[in-house]
Formats: sequence, C-alpha cells, structure tokens
Amino acid sequence: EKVDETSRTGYHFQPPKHWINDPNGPMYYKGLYHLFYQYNPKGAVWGNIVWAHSVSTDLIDWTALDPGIYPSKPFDVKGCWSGSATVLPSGVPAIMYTGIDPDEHQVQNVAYPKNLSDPFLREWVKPGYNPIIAPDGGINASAFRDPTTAWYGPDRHWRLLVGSKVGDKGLAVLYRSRDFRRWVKAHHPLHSGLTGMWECPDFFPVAVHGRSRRHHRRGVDTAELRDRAVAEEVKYVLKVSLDLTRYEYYTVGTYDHATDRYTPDAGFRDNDYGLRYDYGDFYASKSFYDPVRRRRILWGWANESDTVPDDRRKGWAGIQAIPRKLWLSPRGKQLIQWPVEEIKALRGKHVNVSDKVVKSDQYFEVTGIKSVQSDVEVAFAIKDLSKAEQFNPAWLTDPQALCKKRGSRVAGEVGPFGLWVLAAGDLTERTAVFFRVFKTNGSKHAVLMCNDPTSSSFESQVYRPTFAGFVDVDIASTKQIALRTLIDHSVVESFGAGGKTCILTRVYPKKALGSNAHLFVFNHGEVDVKVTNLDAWEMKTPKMNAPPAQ
Ligand code: DQQ
Repeated sequence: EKVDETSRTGYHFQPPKHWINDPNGPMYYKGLYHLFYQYNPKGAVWGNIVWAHSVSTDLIDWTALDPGIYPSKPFDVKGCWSGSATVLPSGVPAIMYTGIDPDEHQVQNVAYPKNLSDPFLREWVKPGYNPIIAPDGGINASAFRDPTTAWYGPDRHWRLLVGSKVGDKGLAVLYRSRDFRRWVKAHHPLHSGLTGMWECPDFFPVAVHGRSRRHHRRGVDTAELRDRAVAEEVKYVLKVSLDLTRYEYYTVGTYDHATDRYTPDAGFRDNDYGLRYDYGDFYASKSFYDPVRRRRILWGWANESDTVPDDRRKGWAGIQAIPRKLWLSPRGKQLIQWPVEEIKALRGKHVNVSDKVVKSDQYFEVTGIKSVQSDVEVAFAIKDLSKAEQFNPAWLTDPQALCKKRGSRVAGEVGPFGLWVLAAGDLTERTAVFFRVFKTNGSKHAVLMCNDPTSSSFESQVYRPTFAGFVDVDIASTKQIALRTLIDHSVVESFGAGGKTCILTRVYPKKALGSNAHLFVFNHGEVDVKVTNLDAWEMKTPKMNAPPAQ
C-alpha cells in the first residue's frame, strides 16, 4: 500500500500508515516510556481496533512494537477499546481496557505483562476471570467504557472510573476493589453532568501552589495519595471527553476520600462543562505520572480534518499531539500545559528577530529557516490599550463564534496580531494564529486567542473551523503576550501566554508545502505592536515508529 506523504507530520507521533485514535495506557516502565493507541491495522478509517504499541527513551524517538492488546478472547473479540495503565505498588503494571464482547456489550478487562523482566512489555496476558467489570445494575451496555488509572484509598480499596451515561446525563461510574480482581459498583458515581456520554474520563491529583510553592509544577502520582501529607497539598482534576461536542472539558476541585465525592471548585460550578485543555482539535486525551522527571504528562489525539475519501487515498489518518507537561496555575484557576522539554533537542537551524515594531496593517516575513517543520516562540508588546474595542459580555460563553465573526481578516484596534503560518509566498494560503484585545468594564481587558484556518488551503472540501479561547492574563499590567507555535506540515499546535490557552488545528495547504511554506508576523489592528523577541527553529525529524531492526 502506498502512503501519500504530502501532509505527513515530521515530529508529531504517528505510525507509518493507517488509522489511529485515542492514546491508551501511557506509562513509564524500566527505562522506557510506553504509548499504546487505538489503531486499525487494516486501513485508514476507524475499525478493527487494537492497542498498537510504541516505546521511547525520551518521548522523541519512537520504536513500533507489535500490538500489545488485540481481540483474542470472547470478552474482547469485537474490539479492544480505550483504557489506562496502573503501576501497582509492587511495580507490576496492569492494563485495564474496554472489550467489545460477541453481543456488542462493552465490558472492562484487565491484562498483565507476560514477562516482567522485558522492559518492552511486548506480551500481555488476559486472565480467564475477565471481564472484571460487566455492565449490570442499570448500566447501558453500549455506553460503558474507557476505565481510568486506578487509585488506592486509605480504606485499602482500589478505585477506578468508567465513562457512561443515563439518558442525557454523563457519568463517571465508580468501582471499588480490594484485590484488583473483584470490582463492586459504588452507590453513586464520582461525578455526573447533563452533557451526554462521558468518554475517556481522567482523574488525577495536581500539586497546589501553597506550602509546596517551589514544587507546584511537579506531578503527583495517583498512587501517592495513600500518603496523607501529599493528599493535603493537592487538588484534583476531572476531565471528560464529550461525545456530543467532540471536545474535552475539565474541572479542578476537591475529592473526599471518605465519601468518594468530587466537588468542582467555585468558578467551575456555574456550568456543567468546565475549561478546555485545548480549544482546537484534541480529543480522548490521557495523562500519566512520569516518575523520572516527577511530572504529569498529557497525551491527546488530533484527528484529520480532511474527508474520509482523502484519508483512504492518503493511507493514513490521525496523530498524537506533542506530549505536554501539565500543572495547576499558581492561583488554582486553571491548568497550564507546555510541550515536554525534550522536544527542544529537535531544534536545529535558528533565527531571531527582536525589537521590531509592526505598524497598523503591516506584516513581515521571518526568513532564514524552513518553517514547514518548526518551533516558533514570539513575544508581543502592546503599549497602548486605550483604544481596545468594547467587549460584549454575551461573547464570553462562545469565543469560537466571536473569532468566526472577527477573524484574522477583520481589522480591529488592538489586534488581530500574530503569525501567519504554513503560508504561501503570495499569501494566497495561510493559517492565522493571533490575539485580539477587548476592553471590558472598568480597566479590565479580555484577550481572545484564535486560530483562523479559513484560508489555509485551496482544497475546498476540507473542514476549516475557526477555533478560539480566552486567555486569562492581566494584559494591562504585563503589556505583553507570548505565543509558541509548533508547526509540522499539517499541524499547527499553539500555546498562548506560556500555556494558558492551547489550540491545535489540522490544515492541508496545497501550495505552502516543503520549502514553499512561509512564516509571517502580521498586525491587522489600528494600534502598533512590537515583537520584542522572536525565536524560530527548524525541527529535525526523529525516528518515528520505524519497526525495530530484525
Ligand atoms: N474511542 C474508543 C472508545 C472511546 C472513543 C474507541 C473516544 O473507547 O470512547 O476507539 O474517541
């Protein structure tokens, strides 16, 4: 089979061909990072799902192994769907996943490594007592999936969540077990919301910026919660993937071990949704604790946004976003995400621009590197906010709609300013990543971060949604905002204000390919902005899932 390489990514995770979706069971074991993922070994559309398996020593170079989990037993004969890994106190990793049984029922199964001394964890054994959790007691058997990493309570019982729904209500169903084998459903779910089916729940602790000030960016292992001192200095994150919107939402809150109740903090309670990890194309994500660098790492899937016939023709579909370190912001209002520092090792040829004013309606090209596969960090200074356009509070609930109305081509006062990436030399193709600043009541401002791909490709069939989110910064006092964008052929993955707002988008330029892809800085607002500093690097291509030498 031939694979069309035109818009293939260079340093974003993907297999050599075929369809991929959710990241599964990420973990660190004996010197290797393991990533499993939903994979169709037979084609570039969803189906025949197995857990493909790759390993890495550095999260950069990846080696593909044979699938770790694949249909082989009655309890998973029709598919091995998403799930998580739990490293038990003994050091033994367990995988819990959803199997599709002969009646198309979703059941939860456990698997253990066949050989614990194999750091590659190539073979997995499914005990005959599976499934360990079946959809009984009023559970909808076709909406019951994606078990979380398990955690251990002070009462010496394990707990895990399974995503589900009852009517319109999304559920994180809670199960408890003494021995990891016999699981009992709790009387009430850990949490629920009127948002439809909850897929791929993730529940984990994050350090608070309190007494542990110096360490608030460190990750907390779900297993560490047995330790009361640790438990007191953490908050909890509950993330769900909404089947209805195909977006993910999280809340930050407290969790009571004794009652197994999770309560989102004030500020998250007003709506049933919460904040987004990413305001673009990012779904079915999963985090894990990395004991090597004591951090929490988030993996998320970015689907194609071209058509299904395009995917069949290309012979591949889907990538994983760059793994992101994730931590709680100092004031505890949101999570911050940043590409794992390892990817800096891919930075090659470099250019810098500093102290360059971009006047109203001006732009300039960043030359000297091939930006089709690059990492760009830029900081903008805005001296004069007095002219900022008036903000309408009704816009607060729908940044995406606001950005659609006020896209990159609509002139403003403060902004739009930002980058044109994957741009043709004549600018007939370009994807805009930009900010707009509005004045709210009093001396406050609202900052919108936006990704406008409406001119990204001549290809007319491509779905080109505008994506946007607000950025929680006090721009009146900083007078500055930063943007980092990872560009990778068909990926534009952006981190606003140091990782407060993230937007990943997939685009398919026809002209802006290879060395015909250009990078510009633009300002389409009335007020001048200054690029105080811009660094851009070409990114090298790591080893991406070439099978191991025989
Ligand atoms: N993908 C899996 C399911 C999960 C969904 C199937 C989310 O387990 O709910 O491939 O993308």
